[in-house]
Amino acid sequence: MTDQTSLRVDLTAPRHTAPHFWRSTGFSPAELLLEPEMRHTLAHVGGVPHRGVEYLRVHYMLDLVAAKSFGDYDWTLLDEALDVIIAHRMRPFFELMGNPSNLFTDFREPAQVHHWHDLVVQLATRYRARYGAAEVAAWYFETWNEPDIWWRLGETEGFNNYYDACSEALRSVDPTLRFGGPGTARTMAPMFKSILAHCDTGTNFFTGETGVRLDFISVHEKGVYINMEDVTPNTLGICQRELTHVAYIRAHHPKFAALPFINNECDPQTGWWYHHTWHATPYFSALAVKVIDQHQRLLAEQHGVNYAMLSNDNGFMGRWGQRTHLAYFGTRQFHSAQRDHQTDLAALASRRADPTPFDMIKKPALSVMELLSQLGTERLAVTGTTLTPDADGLGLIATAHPGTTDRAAFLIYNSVDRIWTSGESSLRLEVAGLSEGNYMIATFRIEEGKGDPFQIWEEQGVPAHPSPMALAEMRLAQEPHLTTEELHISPQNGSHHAALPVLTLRVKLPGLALICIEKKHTAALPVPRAPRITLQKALGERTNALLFWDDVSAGAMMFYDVLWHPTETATPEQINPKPLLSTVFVHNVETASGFYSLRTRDIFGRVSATSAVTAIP
Ligand code: 8U8
Repeated sequence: MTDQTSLRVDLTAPRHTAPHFWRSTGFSPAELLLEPEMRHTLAHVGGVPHRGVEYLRVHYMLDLVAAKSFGDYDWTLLDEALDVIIAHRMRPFFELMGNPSNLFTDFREPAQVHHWHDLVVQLATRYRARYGAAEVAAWYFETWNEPDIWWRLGETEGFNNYYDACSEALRSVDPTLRFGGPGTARTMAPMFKSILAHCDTGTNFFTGETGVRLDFISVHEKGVYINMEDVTPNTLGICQRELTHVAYIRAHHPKFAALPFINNECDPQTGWWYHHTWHATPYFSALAVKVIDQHQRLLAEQHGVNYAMLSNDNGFMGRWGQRTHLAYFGTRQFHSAQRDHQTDLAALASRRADPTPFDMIKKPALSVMELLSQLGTERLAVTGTTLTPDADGLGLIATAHPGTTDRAAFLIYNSVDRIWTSGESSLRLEVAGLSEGNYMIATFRIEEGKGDPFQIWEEQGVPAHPSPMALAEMRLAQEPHLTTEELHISPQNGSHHAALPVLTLRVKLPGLALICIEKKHTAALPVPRAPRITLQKALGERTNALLFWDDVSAGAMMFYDVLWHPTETATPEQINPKPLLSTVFVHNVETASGFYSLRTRDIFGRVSATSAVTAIP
């Protein structure tokens, strides 16, 4: 079927709202938030435009709170960790997990339940004051991670008491704060059932009422069990096991049936720390898109699930084959936090006193999030050849932007679960209903050899400590491969009788292509604000100037350019070799000097005025 695939969309046909439910990631442990490697990472992850990765779910956050005794807490490190998240335009998906100075031992003891309630009251009060009520109301609060594996503080009874303490404490500070869980690891774990029963018909420890609020339900389902080998994930199995939970909720707890449903560790394979080289390649990005599309089709559309969030736990720190957004180069080994993690604040302090040089390269796992952020929030119906992505891999997410027929964005993916299968498909896509005018079609690709820095690293001879030149080559390849083409829509194109624009393309397996159709406009481009600059020690006794700036790219698609000025008044030089979708840039230099400014650029090549300049700190 691949050769005859012929599809049609119509921007004037009815659309349905399709929120970007994939805007989340996570990692462990929390103390990484205080280290330069995670700042570098979050600049890239939070830098995805349109808050493309909005939520960050981190284990052991409350280990960052030091306690002298119950009630007497030092919040300094947690403040700093949250500041790093917020400064990079992200929000915590706040697991109330961790144990301040290991004070808590058993939540079957009523006194400890009250102390936990007090801790959460202090926490919510503090962060409302620090970040504002509206900001904290946009967060999610969640239970301990995977309590069916990691809960040690008093069995099911203790967990129910802990749940009530979290819930009632948050409610007493602000009744609009969202709280849910249980983020269980195992399908239909006993703790999943027990907490739902408790929230439905149990006795609330604090109020004595029947039931406790539950604002969303989260589970973890991954594609395949932990293994050192590259075993094939089963992506439909993820959806099926989620649906098992959904069916159980509908049958046994109908009052929770419409709650937002979340898989916040929707990974192809358990075990982030094992090296599976496919984590570094286009295979992973295409698989991520397929899994997102499966959730939209099967859970949201077919089964009417209020599908609120799908998160890949990609935020870890590690190397090419590990489950991370960026590939780390340097001498550190990141192997903590996969099991029962013990936070060591003293070791953290000594690492912070003497940071280790490093460099990082963005993987397709992250650049695909930039492409997903360009999709519209309305889905278009697709007619023509029936696509069967779950059988042969070829799928299409066709979107438009609310209230306009001037733009559209199509994400075509080619992904089969089987890791070693390769191939290519071709398709034609007829686009009806664009308003008349001049357009640009921008096609971004991630496939073997395109947007594929791992392949460059292989060609370089797999350097463990890449030279500045090698890093620059990889950074060039870390951006999706972009081509552009003009398109004119005359008035009669819009009618049903005239020839319509037809896009024809080939998509490699595994691979993906984002096609954005953007109408030319003459409105002034927004001028970015000056970047914030952090200097970090890089490999080879060099320095990385890490630049991060506010996202001004609402409305039409746009890119950012970074300009470097040797002196404040000298003519600046553009230093990004490719247009940037995200609000981050790493300037790798021998010695940091000079000034930086920014500008935006549209797909037609128009540029904005430049921002004010910022000096090296
Ligand atoms: C089943 C299992 C075995 C094991 O040795 O470690 C696990 C760790 C297992 C299940 C879950 C688990 O932790 C979650 O999954 C991790 C992963 O690497 O897949 C991480 O992504 C999560 O942070 C963690 O919650």
